Amino acid sequence: MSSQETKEQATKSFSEVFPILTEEFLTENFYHNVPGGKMNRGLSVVDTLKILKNDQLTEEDLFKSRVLGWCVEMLQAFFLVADDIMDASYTRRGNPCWYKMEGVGLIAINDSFILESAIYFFLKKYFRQDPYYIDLVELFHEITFETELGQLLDLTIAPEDNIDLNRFSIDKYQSIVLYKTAFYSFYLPVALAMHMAGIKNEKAFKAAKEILLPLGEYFQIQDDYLDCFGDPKYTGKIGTDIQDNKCSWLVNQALAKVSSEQRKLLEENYGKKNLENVAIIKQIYKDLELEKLYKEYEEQSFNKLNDLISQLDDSLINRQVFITFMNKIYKRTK
Ligand code: GPP
Ligand code: MG
Ligand code: MG
Ligand code: MG
Repeated sequence: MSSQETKEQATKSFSEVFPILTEEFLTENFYHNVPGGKMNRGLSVVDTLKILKNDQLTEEDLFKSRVLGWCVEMLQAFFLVADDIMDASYTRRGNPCWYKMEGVGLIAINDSFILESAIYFFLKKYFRQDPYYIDLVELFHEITFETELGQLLDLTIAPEDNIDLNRFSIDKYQSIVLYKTAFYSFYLPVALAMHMAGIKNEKAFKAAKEILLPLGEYFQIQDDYLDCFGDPKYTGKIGTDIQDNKCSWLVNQALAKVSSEQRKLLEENYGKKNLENVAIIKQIYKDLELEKLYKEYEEQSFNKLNDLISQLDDSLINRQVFITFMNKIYKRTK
């Protein structure tokens, strides 16, 4: 049976599974926070399984890969609801952040826990009988732990009350983004589909990681760039990295290029809530032509990732998996 679909059809079929899940999870929290994103992570589970099974999927395979995709979207919702509180953000997906909504406030903390629990509720409901059930559960647990460690690094390197730009470095940046973003956003969706496809060879999982983790780093660098230079109309969120004293890609690039006067200005204005301070930082970024530097990075990174993909041992895993994922995010504006 062929499971070839256009991108639009795949998105539509994926979205149609969500109401089936909400029938059992009737909370405002669930349908406000789980859908409404780009759904790249969720759709990647389905796309990967199609590639791994050469488009020979049963209706059941398709349905279950969509459920797993939604579990990844639940994990993402769990993280974002909590992350927005920690980052003191204002908007998400074009709406106020969940904790900013009337009547929610810090109940959002408990809501984020409920979103996490929903993952295991649905895994049990739909996969309990499958030989790979425990692999799915363990994978979600491991990836959650890794992401929480990444979030901890992201937060502790950027304390609100102690601004010290000497703490930042590209090495630390790479560790933060590997843990806080790359595992859950890139490795997880592909590894889930690999379990569904019955892949057992550890080497195949390792090979997938070797491409997906650098792809995740590239994705978070885009996120950091868009935090400052993106259009909230497209990104759906107002950036807060400068006022939050974040160890972002931009500030690390700036630190490598500044004159001593600019460094002084950076020190005086980074990590402050006041919009005048933020404007001074953005002006330094402009003067240092960080937008141009980013475009060059994007180009280089695309070439490097393509090299990695072409060097892959195709007998372990079909390289089309990675090409498809890459094409979803290259030169994104949202
Ligand atoms: C993205 O960071 C990382 C996450 C959303 C992981 C959060 C992890 C937790 C354990 C809560 P970000 O703050 O740059 O994302 P955004 O720009 O979307 O706020
Ligand atoms: Mg954050
Ligand atoms: Mg955030
Ligand atoms: Mg961000």
